[in-house]
Amino acid sequence: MPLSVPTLPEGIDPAWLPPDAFRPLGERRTSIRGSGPFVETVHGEVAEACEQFGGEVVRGAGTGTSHDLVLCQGDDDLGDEGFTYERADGTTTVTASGRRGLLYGLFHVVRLGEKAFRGACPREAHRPAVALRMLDHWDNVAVHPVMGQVERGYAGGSLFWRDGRSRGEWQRVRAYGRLLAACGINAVSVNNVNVHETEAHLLTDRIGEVAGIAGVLRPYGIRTHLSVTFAAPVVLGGLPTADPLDEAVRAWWAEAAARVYAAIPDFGGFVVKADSEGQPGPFTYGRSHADGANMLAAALAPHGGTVHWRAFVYDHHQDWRDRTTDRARAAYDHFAPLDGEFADNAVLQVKHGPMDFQVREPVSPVLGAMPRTRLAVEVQATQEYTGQQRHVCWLGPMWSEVLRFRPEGEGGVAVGESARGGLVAVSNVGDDPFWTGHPLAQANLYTFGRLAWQPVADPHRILDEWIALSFPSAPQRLATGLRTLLHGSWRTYEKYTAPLGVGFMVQPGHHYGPSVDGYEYSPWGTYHFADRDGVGVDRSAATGTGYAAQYAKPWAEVYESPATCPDELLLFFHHVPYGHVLHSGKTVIQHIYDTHFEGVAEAEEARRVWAGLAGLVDPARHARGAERYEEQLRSAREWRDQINSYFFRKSGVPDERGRLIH
Ligand code: GCW
Repeated sequence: MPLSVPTLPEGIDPAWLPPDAFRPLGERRTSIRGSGPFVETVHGEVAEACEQFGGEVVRGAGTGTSHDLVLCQGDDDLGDEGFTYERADGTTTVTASGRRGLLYGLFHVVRLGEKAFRGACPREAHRPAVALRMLDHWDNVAVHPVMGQVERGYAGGSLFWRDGRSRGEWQRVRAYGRLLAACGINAVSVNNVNVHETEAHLLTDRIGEVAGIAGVLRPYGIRTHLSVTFAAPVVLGGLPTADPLDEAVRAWWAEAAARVYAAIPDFGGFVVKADSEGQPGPFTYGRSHADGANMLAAALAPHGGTVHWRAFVYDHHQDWRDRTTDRARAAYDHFAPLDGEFADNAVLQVKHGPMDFQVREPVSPVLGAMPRTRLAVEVQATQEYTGQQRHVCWLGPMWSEVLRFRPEGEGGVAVGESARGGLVAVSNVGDDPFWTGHPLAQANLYTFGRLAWQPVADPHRILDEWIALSFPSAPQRLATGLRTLLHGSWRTYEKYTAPLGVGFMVQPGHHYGPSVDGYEYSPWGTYHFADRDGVGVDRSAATGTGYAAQYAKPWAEVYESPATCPDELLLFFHHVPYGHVLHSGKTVIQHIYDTHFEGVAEAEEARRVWAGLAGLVDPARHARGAERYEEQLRSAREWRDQINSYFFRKSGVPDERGRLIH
């Protein structure tokens, strides 16, 4: 039986799957050949499109008539998700290699639109470079007194949970799964990595609620994962210890995993934040992260599951007076010595930068230091530090830089292609009618999925795909406008916020808006050390914290000296005088002034461009964007003025161009 396409609840934005995106497919004659659940999902999609646009779909070869499109199940060696695509003699043929390939092949055809039915195309093979392409939801089941329903969520409540229970709004969850499948995401973790009391129970007595979500996401090729607390044997099982080497603890986890699989046979596995920011972990028992991860891996192994063990471990009770502790060093110091000790089904999930999802950070040195460990790279689609979905900040170019980074330099392998444990994004989605708060933040989610499929893809090409899908009948002017708004938005955000890789300077707690010294004397380890002479953190091996030496050559050398360090990372790696001359030829202080004036000018221009697109964008979407651009501009001005005034007051150096600094 074909699976029916989910009905979008009233008022919910169709994002990148508006009905019109299916017109080229829906006007054609399609034959579907094969069997299995994903074939039913595909059949449902094609049937719905044909019903809307007058085409025809048959199961099997049919009789007599030729087909414009043949979607069939084959047996190539392109893995479970691969497919081939070709067009000859007026017929487009997609042949799936494994079970899920047809789903991705179908969405490939949808993306191509009319092009899928024109001319000829020799056989192309498509398969994802990365097997696991995952979204981690930081959704709480019960509303947390400080963090709310969704930790760092800027798009309303959770799609899955509300006020302590599963929402059970399955049409919406199905529509979500469908959107994810259309951009290539195949795994979702359904709860926050900070596992509070209510959420802990999802693992045991409340697994049925997780199974409900898993059942709805399954037809879209998405496996469900769960964040669990390391202390579960104590808090749920009543054991006196959670020591990973204790036999009773190991038996408890083995049984817990078996019960999970009884409820969800294709369950993906556990996500664990251990010994990090107050979460429990193996350190309590004098055990290592490998001991902890391997215990959970052993519990999951008989069922084909994976544990995602996060590497976000650092001292969050630091003393700002102590310059020997460097938070940036922490993940490498904790984990690199454990390379080779993790089980095959344990993945170490590493944030892309050494600190915490800042607008500019170097690539984490852990990603080049653990060849014998399956690593996953974690990026943050939810815009905690990049404007909280009130500012437009398309992160495609930033993620692409990370994924293309070669830890061993030219000739080495790119981070994105060596991520054997997968690519993971913290989700930016909630129950907001536009899914992501700012309608343009949808582009981040889409781009993540497509980059996870092909990490070295050109993000600008992906953005064009997103535009074409989301606005299928867009006149050229709209497409050009959207490109203008999104292309440079990350750089614009960088310009008006913390300069030259120094990071933070945000308001403590909620992390929105400027507060230059907000974290300067805090225990969190995020300092800029500005004084009257200069600014930045000396992380060199020669005179600083030694962080630069965590990289292999050539990077260790490139970062070691201010003479070779890239401008945009200068203050991450070095403490320099305000008069230090950048490669750009400007002094640091003048760079700060110039970029802050430019950033605001660019935000003003963006607001103007968006205003000019009224009439070309659905009015509700346009109104939401317009309201957010007002806030972006207000906030950008606040950033500019606080940063410029702060550094003028510290340095006493006037702006060369005599602009107003308060
Ligand atoms: O970015 C920080 C956030 C925390 C988050 C933590 C993490 C889920 O401020 O809210 O906790 O990182 O990644 O674990």
